[in-house]
Amino acid sequence: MKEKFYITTPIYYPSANFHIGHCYTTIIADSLARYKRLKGYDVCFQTGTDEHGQKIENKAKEAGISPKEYVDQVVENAQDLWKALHISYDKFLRTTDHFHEKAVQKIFTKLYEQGDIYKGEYKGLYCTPCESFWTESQLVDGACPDCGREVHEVKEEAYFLKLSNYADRLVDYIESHPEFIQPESRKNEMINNFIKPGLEDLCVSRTSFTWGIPVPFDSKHVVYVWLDALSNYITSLGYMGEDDAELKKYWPADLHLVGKEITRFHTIVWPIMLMALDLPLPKQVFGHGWLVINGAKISKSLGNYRDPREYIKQYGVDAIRYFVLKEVPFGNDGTFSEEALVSRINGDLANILGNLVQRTISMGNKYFSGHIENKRVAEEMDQFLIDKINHLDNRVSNEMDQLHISSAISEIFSLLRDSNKYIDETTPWILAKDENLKDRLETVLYHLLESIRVCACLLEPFIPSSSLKIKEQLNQFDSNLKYSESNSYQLGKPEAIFMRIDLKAK
Ligand code: ME8
Repeated sequence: MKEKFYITTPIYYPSANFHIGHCYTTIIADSLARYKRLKGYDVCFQTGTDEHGQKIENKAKEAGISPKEYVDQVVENAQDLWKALHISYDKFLRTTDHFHEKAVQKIFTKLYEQGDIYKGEYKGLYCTPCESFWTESQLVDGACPDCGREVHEVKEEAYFLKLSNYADRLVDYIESHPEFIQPESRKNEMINNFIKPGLEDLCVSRTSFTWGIPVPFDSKHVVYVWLDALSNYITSLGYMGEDDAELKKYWPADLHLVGKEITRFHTIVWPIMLMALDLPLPKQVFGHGWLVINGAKISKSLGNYRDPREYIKQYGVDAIRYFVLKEVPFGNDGTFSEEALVSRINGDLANILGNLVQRTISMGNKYFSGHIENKRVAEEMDQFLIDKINHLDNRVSNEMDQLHISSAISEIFSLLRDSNKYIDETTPWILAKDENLKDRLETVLYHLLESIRVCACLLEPFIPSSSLKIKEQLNQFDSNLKYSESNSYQLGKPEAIFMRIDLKAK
């Protein structure tokens, strides 16, 4: 049986203004999901939209429509953007899906009946854009520590989740499972800044607005949007639904990929909910850094906003995917700029990858009408390339297992570079001048094609449509990740995969 891999992104607040930063989590998750599929895993890749809460209710009011009409409009925007980015999700959950709402109500009732949720009174400070409660001491300069915006005081009858009951168990779990919270720095932050100082019980219902899932036994309350949202990771698999076969198969999640600002919810509130529900905890929560422009988080109000589809139109989807995956050291913040994007396109994609493919296919067509076999007229220098092809799969795998996506890509590009060097060293254009060296020439081209073929397979998770274009030109579609002695190539026409871009000319 295939090993399973369940990977999730956060569910997004539906928005008409998704920016390139929003694409970051999803592109990374997509490349990991694709990679695991390539390696033979049974992958479930889930994303979706987080559609309840005061923020959405306010936006709908501004637009003069009902919240449901509002989310129906903007959810298409998310789905359209993911399609443009070639995101290969298996499941898309909307928190307004009926089965999800029913399951959340059952979760809330179960936690209430077993005493993990109780009724009390809430007095505190609330940040509406982040849908987060804060204590006075957590504020930074009197404002929300996450987004810096104004918080307002709320006082209302509310239900609470007894986080405090589980604090010791949570610390034990985190400390005995070093891989649970990654990167390491976020783990220390969670333990030292949030859990050790003492966990306050979390307010998990609201009465000041109505756009949410009603508490089933007390309908003037709606379920706090984070409890609703976090449940998505299990309701989508059928938890508290009619058929939980997928839950049995895929849970616990192998990886929740989240932005650093929501690591707290995923490593404190979510595990405690799961402990209370008597479900196993996810194997890993990875809190990644932000994509910033000129040092600032991207947003429409800062004026550094552009619709990601404009970049895709201008540079191509794979260039955007490649940039995000290669340029930003995973875990840290990284800067997005068009200059850096163009330099990646020109330096890596056009000069190294595009050039190698085009040169090789053109020579194959020119010298052998595209038909190439292994004539086995080998020379010593060939072995270096063949070994490198054979080791690539393991090297990439070592990096991907640690989520070092940028390094995994570097491994592939190292082989591509060496293949370009191999052309310079074997000088096929000189071999072509001598009829007696024809078999040697064909062997050289064969080795290059094998290198390109294996690289194209391993590049699929990162730049899927370019990988497919290369496979089409090679006319080879299997995913054998080792050098083969006996392929037979009938090449297609050479077609440029990436063009160099002159930013000044734009
Ligand atoms: O947080 N760089 O949704 P969201 C990198 N609904 N990542 C960024 C980013 C940037 N500039 N801007 C946003 C929510 N993101 C909740 C999640 S899950 C149960 C509920 C990332 O739409 C952000 O870090 O505000 C998060 O991982 C994702 O986009 C969705 O953010």
